[in-house]
Amino acid sequence: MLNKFSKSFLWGASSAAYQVEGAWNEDGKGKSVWDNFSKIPGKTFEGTNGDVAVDHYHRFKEDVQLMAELGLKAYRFSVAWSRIYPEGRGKLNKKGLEFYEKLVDELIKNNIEPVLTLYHWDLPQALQDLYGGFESRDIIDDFENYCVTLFKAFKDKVKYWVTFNEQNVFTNLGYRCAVHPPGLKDVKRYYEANHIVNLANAKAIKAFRKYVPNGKIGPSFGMGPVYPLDCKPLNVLAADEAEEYFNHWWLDVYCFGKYPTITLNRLKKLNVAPKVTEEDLKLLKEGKPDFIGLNYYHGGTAMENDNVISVDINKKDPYLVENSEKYKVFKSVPNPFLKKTQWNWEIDPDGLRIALKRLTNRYDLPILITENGIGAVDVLEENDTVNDDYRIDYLKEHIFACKKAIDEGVDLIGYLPWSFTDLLSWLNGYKKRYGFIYVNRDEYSEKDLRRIRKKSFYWYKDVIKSNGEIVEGEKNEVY
Ligand code: BGP
Repeated sequence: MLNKFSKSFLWGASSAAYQVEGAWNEDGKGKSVWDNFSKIPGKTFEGTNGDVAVDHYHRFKEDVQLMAELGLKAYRFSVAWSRIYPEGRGKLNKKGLEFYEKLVDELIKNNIEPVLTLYHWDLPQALQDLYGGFESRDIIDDFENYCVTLFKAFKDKVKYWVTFNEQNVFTNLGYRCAVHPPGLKDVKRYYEANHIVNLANAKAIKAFRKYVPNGKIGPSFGMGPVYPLDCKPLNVLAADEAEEYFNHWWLDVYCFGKYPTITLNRLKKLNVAPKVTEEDLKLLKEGKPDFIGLNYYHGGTAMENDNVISVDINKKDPYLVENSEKYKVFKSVPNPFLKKTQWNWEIDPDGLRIALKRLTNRYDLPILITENGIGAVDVLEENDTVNDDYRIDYLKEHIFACKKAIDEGVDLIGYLPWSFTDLLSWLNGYKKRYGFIYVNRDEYSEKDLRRIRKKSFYWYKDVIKSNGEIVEGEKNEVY
């Protein structure tokens, strides 16, 4: 018999401000970088944006009622910085703060633990314009000031806080791949900006200790464990390199206050390493988290890169050069053992167990799963039904992986799958859905934004009611 989920286990669901709220210019909100970026032709799927999203700003009470009906113990949402400080700094917008006060109160009234994310990618545009956003160290104090405002407002109501959502993803997509704001493709600037986010993260955590001494805080990291293609030593080496590069590069900074030696050394040789001062290192060490927020979708598989000739300093990126694998220190390859989603993401519940165990062995901190789920084209059928059995299968396998990891000694405190309702996918509009609740809208029309419980809603309700007991693996499964 496997160990059970603890009585206080946080069964929940997640969302993010830009993807659900809408009301993009209401009640004094300033513009975020996504308000602008999504309106540049060709940047998003069918030109979708979050102007209305799923209108959670106006329908939050109805949404919280649905959460209560589902039996959620926790709900993860993010605050839009530009609602609180329309210019990112300076004058506070009381109405913006009031919205989150009402939301938090509504959650508490319904016995749902609020899990508040401070930054889920919607930087105030004013700060991007003023000093280039995360490319300036000025943002460290502005972010701290914004966080402290929220710490003071919610210190007695919110226990769990997330600093940055998937720093690895938004810096990579924004500064190196140009598919998220600010739309840059510049490796040196990418590493610099990423370092500045690290400092902002640490400074916010340091302030948290003062204002919310009884709370818990950590970043949400998008982790994919890396496998070697096979046991050829050079493929194992490639997987080690990739693990360090994709995961430890951030997690070591969060949890140990230092960059991993080998990768840092390589970047130094290429003259693209971030500038790290003694003072920076001191701050990083003071900003360690209480838990690791884990966003898990899939891992990766690596093999040696037989194309490597020598790293071209002018390309300046040993890990990713557009349209070319030539300069990489490893090559990412498909995993022949895994099935894929409609968006070609590998489905790998064992990878979740591996991630949980690797995190525990290396960092020994509690873990809160802050995202996990399957994006699919859900079909609204007759009588308002959505038969998303594939989502039930996906979640079931991942929850069972959690159960096994807990049994092995992982301190897992909650599971907050992505997402509560359907919502705007950054680059896939409303086509790629994740929710337990179908929202009746698409890329072309807001329709009536009606909320419709999917089959997975009823299933997850039973999972929560039984505290995970109804989730079982295959008979005879070895673990
Ligand atoms: C994570 C983000 C979420 C969400 C999710 C699904 O990286 O933190 O905000 O978007 O991925 O992504 P997608 O909608 O691209 O499938």
